[in-house]
Amino acid sequence: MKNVFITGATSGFGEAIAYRLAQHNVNMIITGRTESKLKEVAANIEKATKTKVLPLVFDVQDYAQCEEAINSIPAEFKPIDVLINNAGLAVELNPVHQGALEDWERMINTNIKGLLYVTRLISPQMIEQKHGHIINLGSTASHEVYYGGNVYCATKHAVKALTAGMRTDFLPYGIRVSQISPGAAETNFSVIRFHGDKAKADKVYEGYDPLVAEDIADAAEYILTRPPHMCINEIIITPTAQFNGVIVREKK
Ligand code: NDP
Ligand code: 8X3
Repeated sequence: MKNVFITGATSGFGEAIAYRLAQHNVNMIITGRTESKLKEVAANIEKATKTKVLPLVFDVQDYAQCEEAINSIPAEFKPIDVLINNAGLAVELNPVHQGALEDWERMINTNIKGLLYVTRLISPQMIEQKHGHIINLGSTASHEVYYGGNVYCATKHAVKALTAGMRTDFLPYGIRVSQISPGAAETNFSVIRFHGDKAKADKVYEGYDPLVAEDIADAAEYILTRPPHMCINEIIITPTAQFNGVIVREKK
């Protein structure tokens, strides 16, 4: 692990993974749309570790922005050998007949197309060097659906298919492709889902202990520190109180 690229590092899992992988003295590119937060994370990492950080501000939904940002990466941060496709979101929790087209488009454009755009731009470097590791952020929603989760769950089912598709395509080049699939984790995820309604977001995690971002950083670090002959295909992690994507133990 030398040159790491993490999408969505201004918050939640991406931020925690950035802090964790910085302990490995790598060169790191962190991305997101919130420039102030991205710069803050970069400064904190550079102050505390030997890791060099390049913050890149762009929207993964926009291929031209992805291309411009990725083409601007200086030589010292290349070739990228670790890509964490983490940027993603859920918007609302409505049954299909009440869903808003713009919410569906944001989820599809970010969680599926954004992941594909970034991978399309970075994977050729890995192919060329016949070395690399990609981790995609799936979800328990890659395996199940829940009421009102329709389109979000569909995007995460797509991530699962893309993880397997990439592993197949990149097999001849020795590139590892893994997926982390968490259940309920308390990050900004539900605040974003409910358009900033913190009280509504808090209710999702009430009465049980949800996962925290560092749990996902643990998994990413584990996956990336396995010996070269080993590829962790997927790690599914739920809170102990959650049976699967749908059933959470009766609240305390
Ligand atoms: P957060 O909301 O805390 O973080 C999401 C990150 O994604 C932010 O850094 C945000 O940056 C970035 N992001 C969102 N949209 C875009 C965009 N269009 N372009 C660039 N960056 C973007 O959520 P989590 O950390 O919880 O989520 C991370 C991933 O994990 C997502 O893919 C999510 O679906 C998945 N996941 C989350 C679970 C949970 O319960 N929390 C469980 C299972 C999976 P910015 O806004 O600055 O652009
Ligand atoms: C996020 C998991 O079930 O809270 O991917 O939507 S869930």
